[in-house]
Amino acid sequence: MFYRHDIGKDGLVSFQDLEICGSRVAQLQQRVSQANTPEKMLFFFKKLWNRHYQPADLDSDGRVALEEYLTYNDFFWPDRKLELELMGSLFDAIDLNGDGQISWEEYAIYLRALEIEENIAQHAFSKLDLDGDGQIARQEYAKYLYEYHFGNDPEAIGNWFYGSY
Ligand SMILES: [Ca+2]
Ligand SMILES: [Ca+2]
Ligand SMILES: [Ca+2]
Repeated sequence: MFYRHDIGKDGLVSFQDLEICGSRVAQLQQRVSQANTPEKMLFFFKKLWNRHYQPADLDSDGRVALEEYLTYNDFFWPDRKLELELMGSLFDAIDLNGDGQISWEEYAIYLRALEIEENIAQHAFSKLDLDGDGQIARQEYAKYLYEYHFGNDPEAIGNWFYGSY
């Protein structure tokens, strides 16, 4: 995740990097669907910074180095309720037509904007779509959250949500 958010590829993630990620996704979404409001995606990335990056900025220079990120995450035990709320806002931001399901098209837009290769995205999607009906339902997503954020298995299916590590 860190590498995908490091826009300048300088080994540092700043709030601006996350803003750029958010607006890239929102722009791509808007090109495809007018139903979406870009604020949702920007809102998610803002919250992501506040919860996962800003607290990791140990020397308070406004940028998070990989080392800071890893150090922080070694000791960080996520608050389940806050995480669910954060990830719920990502689900809503990806679900363009608001039907409570993430379709392949909706998912692909999100990962394409983060420059994740299509074949990796496809593999990830098929892992997340537990019942194979071509949609990631809220319940499937909840299972992902449980295994990715609260489980100890590094091979957990949820690692696929981001398409890579
Ligand atoms: Ca720093
Ligand atoms: Ca949908
Ligand atoms: Ca499904």
